[in-house]
Amino acid sequence: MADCIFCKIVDGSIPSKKVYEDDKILAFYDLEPQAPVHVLVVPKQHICCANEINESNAEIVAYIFTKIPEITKKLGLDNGYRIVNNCGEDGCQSVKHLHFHILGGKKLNGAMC
Ligand code: DGP
Repeated sequence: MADCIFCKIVDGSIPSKKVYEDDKILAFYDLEPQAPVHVLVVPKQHICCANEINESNAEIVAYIFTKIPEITKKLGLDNGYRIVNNCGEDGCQSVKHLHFHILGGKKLNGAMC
């Protein structure tokens, strides 16, 4: 998607601090961290949001979740972490490319919203 920030991060035209990359996904540090460790994991293919996950693209979501233990181990999040996905207007999704926030590095607030 030409005007998608995360597609540009994936293709390298916007720089990012990468944590993990393979042919299907990229993990990189969030520009506006909300925890001592705040990383985003995105599929390289453009999927707008959680609402656009379907039978033909769900495999990439499962793949991301199989890689999260490896990514969080690399980040030193041995004591736990939180995975957040914001979807749509009410979910306050600001970048319309599916992404999972990994937050950790301290005992997080228990509030969900
Ligand atoms: P969300 O609100 O769930 O759509 O989160 C989008 C996140 O993306 C937000 O925490 C800030 C981050 N972000 C936005 N633009 C950039 C960027 O150009 N680089 C990086 N590393 N993160 C960005």
